[in-house]
Amino acid sequence: MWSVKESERGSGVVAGQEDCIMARPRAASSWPRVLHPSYYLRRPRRLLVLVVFFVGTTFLLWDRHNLIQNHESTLAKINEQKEKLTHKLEELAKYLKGEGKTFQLDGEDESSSKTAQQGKSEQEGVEKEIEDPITEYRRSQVKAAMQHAWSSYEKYAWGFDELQPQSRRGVNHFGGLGATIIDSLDTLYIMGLQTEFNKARDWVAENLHFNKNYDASVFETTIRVLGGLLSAYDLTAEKMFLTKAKEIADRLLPAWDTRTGIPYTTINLDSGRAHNPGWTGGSSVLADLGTEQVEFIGLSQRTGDPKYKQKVENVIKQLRKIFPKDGLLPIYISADNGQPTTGKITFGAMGDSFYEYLLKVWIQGNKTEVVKHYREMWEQSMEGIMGLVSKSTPSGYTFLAERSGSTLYNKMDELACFAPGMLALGTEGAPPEKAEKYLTLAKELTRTCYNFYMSTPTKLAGENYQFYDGQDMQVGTPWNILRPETVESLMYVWRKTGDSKYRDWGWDIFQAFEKQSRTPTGYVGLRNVRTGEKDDMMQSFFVAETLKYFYLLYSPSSVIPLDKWVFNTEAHPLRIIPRVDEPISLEDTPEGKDSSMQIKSGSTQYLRQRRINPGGR
Ligand code: DMJ
Repeated sequence: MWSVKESERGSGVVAGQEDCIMARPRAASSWPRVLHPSYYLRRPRRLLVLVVFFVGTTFLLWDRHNLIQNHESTLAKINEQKEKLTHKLEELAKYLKGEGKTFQLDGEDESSSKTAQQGKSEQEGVEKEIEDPITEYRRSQVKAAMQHAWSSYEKYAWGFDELQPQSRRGVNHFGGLGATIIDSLDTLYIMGLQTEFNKARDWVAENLHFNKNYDASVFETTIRVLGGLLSAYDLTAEKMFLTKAKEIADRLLPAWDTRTGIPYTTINLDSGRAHNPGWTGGSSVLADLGTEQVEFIGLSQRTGDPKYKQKVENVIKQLRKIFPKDGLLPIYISADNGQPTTGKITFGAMGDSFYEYLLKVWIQGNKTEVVKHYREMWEQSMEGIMGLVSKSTPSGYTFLAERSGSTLYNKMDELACFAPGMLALGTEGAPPEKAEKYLTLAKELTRTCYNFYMSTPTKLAGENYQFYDGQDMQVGTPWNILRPETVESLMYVWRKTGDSKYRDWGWDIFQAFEKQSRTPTGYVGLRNVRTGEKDDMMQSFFVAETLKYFYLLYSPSSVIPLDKWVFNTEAHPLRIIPRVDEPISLEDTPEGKDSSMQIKSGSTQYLRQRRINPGGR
């Protein structure tokens, strides 16, 4: 259209007709003149005004847009908080209902309808009486979960090692030693389930026999059976438990009769013949040979017989000979010559609890001079761990990589999620800067492990995770077998920091177990945490560890206080007994030089001083 008018103008007009000509395009065009580029191009001031107008408007719109976005994200956060609070209030209401009290979510509670003074004093009274009702409610739910797990086992698998809830029958994976009963003893006792505990105790007294023609794992039998019996003895002072503990330890002892004293992994409980299986290439496993010290030292302390502790402490002596500067040992060690047979280093499967026990033997011995070298070795390993610390992208999750030789692999097992708890526990006794470093790493790893759970559709963690650039964490092996490590760490980090966020995280995980793993006949694992497909096994560590750590997460720290008790790697608490009277011998001396009399005096002192303080009952 403009071109038509221009051509008209160009066709020649006579003077005096200009006004008319000027008016023509205005009148004839349906476009206002201000939209014509020439309107601005011919007058720079107009152009300037236009530019200023555009810039100003764009800025204003951008600013408004940002404001709206900020407003929306604040609203989303408030809504999220509101959801959480509503959820907590619902839990509180449920709890109070169970207690025969009422609580209205959308109005004032009953006490406020009375006179102001009456209302105030009653309110204070109720608060005092309830004392964090949410925590109490959560604890009661965990206890109910234990009752369900236990009664299912009792009904379908009594006397067997473990329950297969879907098949409704028992199976023996530990030689038929009633692993679930032994693993449950202290959990039942701590939770105050006395009737159930009594039945378990009677079974141990009458039916637990070890003369089985069965190739048992020395490690599994030590941490579950020996550890469970010692813990039951410490909690109840019933001699029968100690007698049984001694019986099984005596059957395991021949496993240490090797050239170096480093134990074989497997032993026949009946014949005492020990060997290493083919899948280790004939070597012993670090997490096995280095995770028997707490139980065997504990047994020597309680019986006064040094032979148990001598076997396991000699192993540490052997490991000191090959202990590298960074304190990280490969997962396979030859029992013949004491040398590593692989370069693989991990805080996950087959490495994990060796590091845990370096710290725990030091705590178990009450941090005295006799056990100082354990602490030193642990500190050395914690220097080494820093070399495995890596960060995911884009979200910066801290994780512990694995190493083979000098190559790092960006993979972490859920099993390695015990490490944050260990680091939190190890802050005691460390100089301030180190303690801070340990705690910072502990908190960061706890966040990662929590996200192992929260990042899957079922909210249960896979067995391990791969970390790829730009993708944070991806489930590797997809099963979940009710493992405890993350809950264990939540308990330690909660006790160390007092930050209630860890209790809330634990609750998210507990609810996921309730939703995904609870069946009418017990708790099962998942074959795949992405799909929720169930397996058919209630692992005995679910009752020994997972549920116990949940229970302690929602209990006051005075229940099994950490300055009086030390948990073995299967979560069986053993009483801390100072090792002050024993001679220090780190050199290669023939066994038997340590004085049993000296141990006996420590042991007798312990028996005299013993105070049981399980609490929570
Ligand atoms: C338990 O038997 C122990 O915690 C052990 O140290 C590692 N594996 C299981 C639990 O996952």
